[in-house]
Amino acid sequence: MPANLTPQYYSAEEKYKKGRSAEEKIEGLQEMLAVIPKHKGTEKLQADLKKRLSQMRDESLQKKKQTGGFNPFHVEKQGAGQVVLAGYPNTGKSALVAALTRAKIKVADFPFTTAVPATGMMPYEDVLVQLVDTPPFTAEGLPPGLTGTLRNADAILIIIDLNSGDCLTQLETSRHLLTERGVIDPEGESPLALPFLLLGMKADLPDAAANLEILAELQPELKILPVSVHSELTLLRETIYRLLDVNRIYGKTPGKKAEMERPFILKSGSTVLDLAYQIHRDFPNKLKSALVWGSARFDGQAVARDYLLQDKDIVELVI
Ligand SMILES: Nc1nc2c(ncn2[C@@H]2O[C@H](COP(=O)(O)OP(=O)(O)OP(=O)(O)O)[C@@H](O)[C@H]2O)c(=O)[nH]1
Ligand SMILES: [Mg+2]
Repeated sequence: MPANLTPQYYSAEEKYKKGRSAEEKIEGLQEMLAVIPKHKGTEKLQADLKKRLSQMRDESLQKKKQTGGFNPFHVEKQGAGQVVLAGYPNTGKSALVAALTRAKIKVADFPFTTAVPATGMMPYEDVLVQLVDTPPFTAEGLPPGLTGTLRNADAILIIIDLNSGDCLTQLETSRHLLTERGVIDPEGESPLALPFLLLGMKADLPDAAANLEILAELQPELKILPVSVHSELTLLRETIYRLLDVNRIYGKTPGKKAEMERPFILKSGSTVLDLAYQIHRDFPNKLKSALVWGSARFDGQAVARDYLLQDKDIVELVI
């Protein structure tokens, strides 16, 4: 990581990461470039940011040109976060989305069943996480449009078939393709990269255990989670939710009970001010302080605007 990045830079980076539309992400990138300290140590990062900015502008222009055309590879975000599945043909992407959500999705024992992205909402405790099933890729490349779908996600699930003799190639090629396109960064250095998990599907089938052992020996630094759609998926739901790295915050109006049914979703590390901003763009100007139940030292404690919120806090904003 280059040295000497400033708080302004990190706050612009936050803006990029929190951006839900292409426009918001472009704004974040522009700000990152404007405030990044210009010296040798940040040259590579500056180049990466410029490249991503120009790619995002091109994509956005392309979208506008499609006169009223529907782009199936642009998936509108819903719920607590968007998690996109990616992998080789026939590895079990559609089967997993079908098992975790109520979406009616075509699953079949032949490759290239899925032609365009499809979504389903995965319940986890009191929130819904959006899962996006995608058409497969191979060493020959990605379907046109898929890179955009992946980059726009909040997190990625890389799916391999543990029962296949091809699983090492699937693992290595998937990681390589997604790294090359700037979707993930196994080195953990790029601020533009997304969090991801490696899921080894079909763990119930005969060759899966031996293949998993081989993969673990060849790639000991990688953590592959064995998964079967025929077994309990409770832990996987939680793992997917945690990957989003968000907090649930319950709003409360004075004199009333907290709204426990519909939490606000904020990136972890967010403050009272971030919550106010999410409720209404003008709110932060009016905000004086807030009362917090949960992470505060005592119930209903008055806190400052920069107070760091924690998962499941109840917050009453004082204006
Ligand atoms: N036994 C077992 N079979 C699975 C599992 N997951 C998927 N399958 C089977 O694997 C085959 C392929 O599953 P799909 O979900 O269609 O695979 P996909 O990755 O969506 O395939 P494409 O759309 O071609 O990319 C189907 O016959 C599924 O029933 C699993 O965990 N265990
Ligand atoms: Mg499929």
